[in-house]
Amino acid sequence: MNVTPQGTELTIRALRVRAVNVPMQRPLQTSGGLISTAPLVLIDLQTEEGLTGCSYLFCYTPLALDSMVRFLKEIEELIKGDLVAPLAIGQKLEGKFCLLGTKGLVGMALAGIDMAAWDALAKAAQLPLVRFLGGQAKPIPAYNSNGLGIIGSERAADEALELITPGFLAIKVRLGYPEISADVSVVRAIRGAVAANILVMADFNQSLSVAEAQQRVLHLDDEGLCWIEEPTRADDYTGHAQIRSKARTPIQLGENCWGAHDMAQALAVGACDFFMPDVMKIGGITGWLRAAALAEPVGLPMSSHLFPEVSAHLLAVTPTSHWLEYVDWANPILLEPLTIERGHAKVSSSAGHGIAWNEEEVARYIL
Ligand code: SMN
Ligand code: MG
Repeated sequence: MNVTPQGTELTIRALRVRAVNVPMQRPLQTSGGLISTAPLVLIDLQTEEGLTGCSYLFCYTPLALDSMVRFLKEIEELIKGDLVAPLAIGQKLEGKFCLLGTKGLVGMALAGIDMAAWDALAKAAQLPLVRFLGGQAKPIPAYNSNGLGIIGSERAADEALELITPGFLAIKVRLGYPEISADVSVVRAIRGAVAANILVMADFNQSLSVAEAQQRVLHLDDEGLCWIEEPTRADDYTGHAQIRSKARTPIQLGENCWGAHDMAQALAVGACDFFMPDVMKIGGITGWLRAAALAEPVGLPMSSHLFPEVSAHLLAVTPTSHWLEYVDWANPILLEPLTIERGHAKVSSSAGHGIAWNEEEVARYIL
């Protein structure tokens, strides 16, 4: 059914899918490897009615870009002519892929379609996503996550100062040095460089065994960290619960949970004090809302992982909203990068989630 943008229904006409590899200002060395570019897949969900919903996927490695583009073009055939109804599309595609599995590239593709579909619907209603979801824009506390990789104490102290210069009141450092003493001295160097009111989060990127993590957390417990993230394998929820039982610093995880089902399993064993879903891995806007609904009744503070533009809207409608992870990695290809004022993200007031491509820059980084 074809209607006007102000009308009631939108129908999927096509998916335009492009891959870009965008250089990062500060390549990030984590204990899980070096990330020096942002390998993104840009999705335009075009409708018969002329409106287009946009989203991007963060693919972690450029090696995944070609496969992701090809897979999304295959999915286009399955949803052409469908109503732009993200929950119904998700249910249909999850059904199609239940034997292949809906994590990994499949889950990412489905989340990209979900995010673009919600964007199209909010644009049709001429509302920013936060308003379309029933909420109201408000400043979202954000920490600067753009740097502080595994770079040693001296550089970490300097970089911490650079990262708070735009007004941030919180930053995140990556740990997992070969020796515990190096982890501790990096944290102390940062603490010594920044003012006492600056919060410091720490991320081990899954690099430790449970036993090692228990040791390291003991050594870090008096360093005033806001949280310790993914000390061990992301899917070892009981391992995280064991680490947590001995820790005084809150344990954070969630960026590697695929959908609210993974999250429910993590919560069932008491894996963490805080939760930080990645809007892509958790299943797009739809998956995020389900995660927020699990967090609310148990008062679990929820932060975001990457995707700051969309996450700002979502944190504004999350009852247990905690911190937005700010990265500027998609900024070069966005017309309206997220703005930060006095350490808070400003939710875009454009219709939809506010993601629009800077085509000149896209052309520069397209593969
Ligand atoms: C992280 C994840 C993915 C890419 C870079 C960094 C890290 C974070 O785990 O939480 O920022
Ligand atoms: Mg992390």
